[in-house]
Amino acid sequence: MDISEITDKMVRGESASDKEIAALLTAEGEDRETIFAAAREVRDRVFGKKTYLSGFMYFSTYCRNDCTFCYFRKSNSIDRYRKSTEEVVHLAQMIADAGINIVDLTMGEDPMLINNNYQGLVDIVDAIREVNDIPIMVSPGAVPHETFGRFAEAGADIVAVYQETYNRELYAQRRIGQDFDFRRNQKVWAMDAGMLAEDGMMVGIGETVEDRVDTIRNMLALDCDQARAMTFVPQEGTPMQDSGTVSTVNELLCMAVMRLMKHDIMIPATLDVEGVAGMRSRLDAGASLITSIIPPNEDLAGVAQSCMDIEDGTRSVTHVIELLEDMGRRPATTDECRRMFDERKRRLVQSRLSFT
Ligand code: SAM
Ligand code: MD0
Ligand code: SF4
Repeated sequence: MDISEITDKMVRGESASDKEIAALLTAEGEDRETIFAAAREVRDRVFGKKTYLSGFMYFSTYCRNDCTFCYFRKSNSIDRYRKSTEEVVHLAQMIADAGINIVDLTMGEDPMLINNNYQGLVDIVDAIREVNDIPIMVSPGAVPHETFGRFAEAGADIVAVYQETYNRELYAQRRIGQDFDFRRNQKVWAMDAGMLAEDGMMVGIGETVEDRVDTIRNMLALDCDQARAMTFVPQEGTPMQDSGTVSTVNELLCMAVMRLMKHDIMIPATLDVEGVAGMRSRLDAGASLITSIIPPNEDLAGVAQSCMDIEDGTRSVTHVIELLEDMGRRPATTDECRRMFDERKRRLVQSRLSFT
């Protein structure tokens, strides 16, 4: 199959068949560069040189779940922490002051916050919103339907809940005991409440190429404004610690394919898989924002790389901006990011109104 024929038509906005997408996802050698170049062309047409920056704050690492891939699963005996509301608000302000455009408030499914009906998180969003207009992402895991209205009212802009895979059997093996449809619906409920949503896939958790095609199609069919791919990083003390993983080029190809399939979607270049060393290749695969920027010396953890590049400050915003500018790209301002979010939210509300 001729790869450039497929990418050329996708750059023009035409669709591709499952077989063609599978061919892109398994491309080798020079063909890969053709795919990444096409993804960059589309990304630059939509976003120009602007790159959005997202600060990551894993504010509670307690979790009731036992996802087999996750370091923070409840059965893993590790040190955990839970930041107080005051600390979280203070750290969010620090992130905003550093010129980061988005703050991602992430938690494990922490029984303490759940028993309090997520009021702790609502209060945090409220408190940040009182002093700052910075776009806020919440990543609370799977939450009850009624919670979304409260997040939206407090001022959250986007909800991240990753399905990991749309292969139901594989999902059941990885996200043990968690309802597939309830998790899928999180994205729909977030958008119904007027917030944006992010879906995500993991690469290297035992899926086939056909599963990847199907997962990408399902994620894009939900019409979220943001979607990601992350390579599985094996975690000590978990059932998958020795399962091995795949090369990160598979993640890059998934990102590029998503970019070609939906030109204006936000796709993160995460620093959480290969640290800062992996930033350039992800931007070169068509990413439009950098996520998992973490302030040093605040005892904050990452997820897939719980400590890589954090304490020495290489995952900090200053370092990230230097690397970005080296690539001829520029960080977005927080005002630009706010306008982009508001515009996307307006579009979302309009498209949902026209369905009713
Ligand atoms: N607890 C919430 C949840 O599960 O939705 C939010 C945080 S969770 C730690 C965020 C995401 O990190 C997961 O959905 C998964 O995609 C990713 N992740 C977790 N462990 C990982 C690993 N070992 N390798 C790569 N990604 C991982
Ligand atoms: C990241 N470590 O962006 C974060 C996390 C949760 N919304 C995101 C997986 O890679
Ligand atoms: Fe908990 Fe999220 Fe980790 Fe699953 S991925 S164990 S829900 S923190």
